Amino acid sequence: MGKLHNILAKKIPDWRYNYKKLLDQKGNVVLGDVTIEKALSGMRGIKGLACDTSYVTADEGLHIRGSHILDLVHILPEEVLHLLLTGDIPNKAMLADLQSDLKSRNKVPPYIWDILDNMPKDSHPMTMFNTAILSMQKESQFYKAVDAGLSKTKYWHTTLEDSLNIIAKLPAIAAYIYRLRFNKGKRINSNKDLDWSADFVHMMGFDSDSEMTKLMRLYLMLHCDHEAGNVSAFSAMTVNSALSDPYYALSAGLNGLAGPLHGLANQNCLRFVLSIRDHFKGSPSKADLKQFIWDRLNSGRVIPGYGHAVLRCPDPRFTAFMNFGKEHVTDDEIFDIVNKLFKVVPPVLKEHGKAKNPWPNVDAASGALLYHYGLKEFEFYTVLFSISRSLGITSQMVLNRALGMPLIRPKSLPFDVLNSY
Ligand code: HAX
Repeated sequence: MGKLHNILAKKIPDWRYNYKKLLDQKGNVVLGDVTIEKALSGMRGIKGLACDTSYVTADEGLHIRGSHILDLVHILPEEVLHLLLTGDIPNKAMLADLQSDLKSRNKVPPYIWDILDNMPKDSHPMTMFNTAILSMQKESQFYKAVDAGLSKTKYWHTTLEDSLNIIAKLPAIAAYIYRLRFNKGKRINSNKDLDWSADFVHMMGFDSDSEMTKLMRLYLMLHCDHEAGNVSAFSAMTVNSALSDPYYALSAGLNGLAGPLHGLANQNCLRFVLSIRDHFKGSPSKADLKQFIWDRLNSGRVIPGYGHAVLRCPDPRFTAFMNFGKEHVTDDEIFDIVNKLFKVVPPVLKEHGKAKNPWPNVDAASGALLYHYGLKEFEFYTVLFSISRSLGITSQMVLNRALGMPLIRPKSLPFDVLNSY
């Protein structure tokens, strides 16, 4: 077991004490009303979950363990994993320990390559990715521990073991899916001298000593977590709460990420930007773009990459990608269209009057940057999102196990009962 285990073992007794104290002393405090409108609108705004890894405010967006995401753009995904789990950015020695721990766990069971090789050639990369995660379920140490009747207080140990085992393997699995699905040639082995993101870039077949690696480190850090109530985290936490192991729970959550209103929006967003380029044979004028947006809205379609269920401001993760693009990308018509959309879409959505949030979300800019560096197969983009989001989802699972959080089971009512209120 690595040092991360020891760090958590020291912190968890205090967290458990605080959890119990909160429940004992403030268990009856009312957090808000549940109206029929809320029950009929996807439980929007109902405060019914606890999550310490991250917090999203409507006017500033994502905070990881209290730090605003724009103050974390310099850290590695491995560092954000440490932060999510423990509340602290690791020092150099801790980071090196975590990185070498992940390296020691990164060998993918050979049967996974066989399973992927035998899937239909036109399978969606997300289906392949989630199938690979679920197929490794037989490796679960948590499953074996529960089956053996281990004490509940120890559940978090094997949840962490499973989580680290999964996280360590995701880059190799995703990279192979990329190469297999898009005819890029043979599987490339991991390079033990590279960090988690650089090794991923290397295994995909890109030069790991390039700006693509810088972008990938940022990408895999920025998408790591977004509270517990979004579709993927909530689905994963619900499955996790049934004492299903991390393989079951993570793949359940990532199936939700594959929805076009959630993680799949990043592939749709780039497709949308490319359709603008193709329609206008280049980057259009703002006036033409404005008309294009209105035509799309009037035909009843959403503008991908804009709007959000919780945010009411430009997503800071979008801002981080735009800052990266401004620093590194010049003369790129796709990035230019993304820039113009940012100027044109919010006022149009405001005038249109439906979307509660007219601002860009995380998916509005990332695809243009990946495309710029040659990762043009946009059906693969949600897999990238999934690798990163696995950091947050698994961290939440470990913490929920550490606190002994109970089964998630909200109450539903039939429509005639709702009508009788
Ligand atoms: N374009 C056009 N209409 C939009 C819109 C957009 N970008 N965003 C919201 N609306 C519409 C909704 O469709 C809804 O219309 P109806 O009343 O006719 O159903 C109305 O505005 C109110 O919706 P809302 O309350 O503002 O938004 P929701 O919380 O229901 O949904 C979504 C949030 C992100 C799903 C929504 O804004 C959307 O569909 N955006 C485009 C797809 C997208 O970018 N998704 C990625 C979100 C980020 C993410 O989770 N990534 O993983």
